[in-house]
Amino acid sequence: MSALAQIIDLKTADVNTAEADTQQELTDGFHLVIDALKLNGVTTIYGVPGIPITDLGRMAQAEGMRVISFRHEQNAGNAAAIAGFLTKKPGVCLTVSAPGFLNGLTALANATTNCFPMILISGSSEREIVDLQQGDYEEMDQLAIAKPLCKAAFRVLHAADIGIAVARAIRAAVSGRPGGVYLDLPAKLLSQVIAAETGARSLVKVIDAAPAQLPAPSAIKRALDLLTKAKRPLIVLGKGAAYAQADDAIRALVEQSGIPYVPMSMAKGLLPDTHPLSAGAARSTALKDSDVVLLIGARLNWLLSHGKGKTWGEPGSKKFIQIDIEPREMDSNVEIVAPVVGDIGSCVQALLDAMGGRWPTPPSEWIDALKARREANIAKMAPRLAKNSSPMDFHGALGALRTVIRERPDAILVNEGANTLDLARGIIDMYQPRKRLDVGTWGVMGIGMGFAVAAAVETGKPVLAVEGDSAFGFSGMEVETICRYKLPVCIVVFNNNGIYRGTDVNPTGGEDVATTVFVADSRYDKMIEAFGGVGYNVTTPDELSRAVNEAMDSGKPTLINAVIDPAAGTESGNIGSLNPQSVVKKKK
Ligand code: ADP
Ligand code: TZD
Ligand code: MG
Repeated sequence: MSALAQIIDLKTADVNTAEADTQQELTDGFHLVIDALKLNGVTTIYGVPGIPITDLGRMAQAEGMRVISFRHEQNAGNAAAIAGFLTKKPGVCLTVSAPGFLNGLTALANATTNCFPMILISGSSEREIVDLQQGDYEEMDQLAIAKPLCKAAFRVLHAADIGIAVARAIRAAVSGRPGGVYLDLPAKLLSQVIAAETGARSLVKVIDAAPAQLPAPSAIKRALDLLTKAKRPLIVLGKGAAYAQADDAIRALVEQSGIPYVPMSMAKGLLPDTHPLSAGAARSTALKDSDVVLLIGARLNWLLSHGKGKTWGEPGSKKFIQIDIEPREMDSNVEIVAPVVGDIGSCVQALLDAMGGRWPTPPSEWIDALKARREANIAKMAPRLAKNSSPMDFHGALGALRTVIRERPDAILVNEGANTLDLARGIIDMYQPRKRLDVGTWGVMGIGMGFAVAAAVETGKPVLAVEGDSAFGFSGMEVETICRYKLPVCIVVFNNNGIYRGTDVNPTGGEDVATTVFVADSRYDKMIEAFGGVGYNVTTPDELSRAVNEAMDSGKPTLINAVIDPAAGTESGNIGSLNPQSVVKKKK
């Protein structure tokens, strides 16, 4: 063959290989992440775009996923977390590297603390540069930082591993005690190209992501022996019970056993707060005087005074039965005499099956005592809720909102603040499961707008967000997000000019205002008007009630600035006892 012929031959060979390449279908990391999520039924992503995940969001939208872009990752993360609580599927939050990741991490840690399933997916910088600490764009060893703050953390280096990584992330988030999972996707992974067929074969559809966990029959017997012999039995329903979506079984347990129950904040509405066996309005008496307490998806943490102290009456007066999926939760604070480990649906059903409807009636003195206490408390509260004064106090304003929720029981109530939270929790009755979303186990401020967005997106139901003026400020910029997506969210800002109260003064008499005080008489309603939403400024419960009803009828994004007496609140709301105060007076 001549030299020329050889050259021509080589060129033809090149062309042939190129043709073969174009004939072989290719995929890349971007597509595989989207395919893996879609294959596993993830339909919505909450996030903030930027390097290296801008295209991931864009392509997810192009592939038919709902991609909700926020103004700050913490709010996107909170949205994903509460989506997980509402749906029992992990909510997905997508962020950029280092700072975006850290913003999302607060929400991931909060989700884990609250046992909400969530996956934080963050883009990250190049491993080689990060590991040698050579100062890459947004350099950070994100995997190491995430690890102690969530249930599981994974990094993917090869496109062919994306399917397995997503499957593991989903399983880790929802199985056993639900929680947060971190998935680290280096920029290079996203643009890594592999054969489409290899990619498709690498995807995993997770079968039975949260398998039922059946309790041992001996554990059920031990629990029932205790419960059926109790003189003053009580059931405490926690947000784990709401999450479990075992609503019918839980109702059957309460109604067949005739045992009164107290709901924790986010378990309100699992049975209507007006149910004859609800001891919510007699909570203190119920906790103190009960002799056997069945905890269902509620931890004996600070929210239940660790199961001891004055809240629970005389030492030794109480025996606890606990249903929880996490075995290590047992004996965490006090002795659990009858641990029942398993998923709530299976455990409650096992209790019902073992009794076969033959429950002894709890002693009537106990039922009557709680009923009397409940009626007395409700009667005492009634006139305060009906007061139509200006400026409003918390009770008057919440009395109006209580009626709104009674008339619109399928609306979702989001609630944060201090007085605004504690008083709303007690005053606003809930009627349906998973309709009350709030600050949860950490008592964290800033969940408001993220929760409101996800509640509207995931359920399509109207949302009423009742926000302290300080609490609202943590996520307030998301009113633009609410307007952009035209969500049926009505925000009521309880504006008392500050944190707890708007009346503190600077002890030095100097020009700066006190540390807990905000600009007086602010008009939060004007914020939403900037983005095309509807604003109201109201000063009486009647005006508040009219504005909320109008907003909820319209379905339009609305913000109501509710003017509350700046002197009406108390420091730290209901948890002032946890607030250390200095007793040392410094000599001047
Ligand atoms: P609350 O704040 O309402 O008291 P917690 O968050 O303290 O509730 O407790 C929720 C508990 O529910 C956690 O201990 C968690 O392990 C448990 N849990 C969550 N989901 C399930 C489930 N499906 N089955 C059993 N336990 C569950
Ligand atoms: N930061 C975070 C993330 N969480 C917190 N819980 C706090 C700070 C401390 N904090 C509370 O616990 S309540 C609260 C803060 C700042 C705000 C209370 O003021 P508000 O409510 O206006 O929201 P009220 O109605 O005025 O009491
Ligand atoms: Mg306030």
